[in-house]
Amino acid sequence: MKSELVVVEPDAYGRVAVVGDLHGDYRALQGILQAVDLNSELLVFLGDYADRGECGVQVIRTVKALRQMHPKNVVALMGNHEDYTAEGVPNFNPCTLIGEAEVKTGSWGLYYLNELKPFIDSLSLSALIPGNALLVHGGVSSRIRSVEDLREPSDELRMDLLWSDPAEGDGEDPNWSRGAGVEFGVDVSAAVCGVLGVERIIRSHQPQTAPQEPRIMHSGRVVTVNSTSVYGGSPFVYFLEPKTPKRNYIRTV
Ligand SMILES: [Mn+2]
Repeated sequence: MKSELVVVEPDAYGRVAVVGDLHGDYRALQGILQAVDLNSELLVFLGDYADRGECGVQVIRTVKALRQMHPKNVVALMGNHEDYTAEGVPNFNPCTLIGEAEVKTGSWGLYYLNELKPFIDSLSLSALIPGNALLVHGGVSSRIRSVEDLREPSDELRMDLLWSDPAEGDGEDPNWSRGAGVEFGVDVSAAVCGVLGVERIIRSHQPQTAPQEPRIMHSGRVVTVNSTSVYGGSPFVYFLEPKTPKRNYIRTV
């Protein structure tokens, strides 16, 4: 059975490669795969595989295939663009994957049932590299009081992980512009890193704020990565070394 939290064994991989929102950018994904060695490195996707870009169907099929070929070297997390009701109604906007899947497969209903839903059901909400980093699509909130909270998140925490954004200053506010999740301040990031025993939170969800390189906030505790060109930036894959806090990034297009 899948766990909502993937715990990465820090000594098992030379590097961890983190991929942010792809949003149907198949070309960016191809570039990322050229930069990563799936025999020795771990590839973690932060979600938002489809919508906005044109190739969500191909991106999702490729991620599925990668996991089948390299089950120990690929982790796929959920983004808010993988948040559907049980009937296949998106809880987000825009959902261009519906039109794309109609054209490419002939039926949204069958595509959702046979391809998308099994994929979404297999996604975890966060990944933890003990002593180093928490990887998550959106962000964190004060609802995280221990690692256990991430193993079995409440519905509220689930929304926080998928939808939240970092904010300047201290405190935590509802994320009014998103309509879900929170805006978490510097003190929240520090407290969450403390209880999880990590140095930083690596997330995506705002790739447009990291057009050329990782966006560093909260004194280095929050890193936003961008792996799509749908907002006009240069996609990159973010590398970190599990045993040390070193990190780097490689542009892929
Ligand atoms: Mn997102």
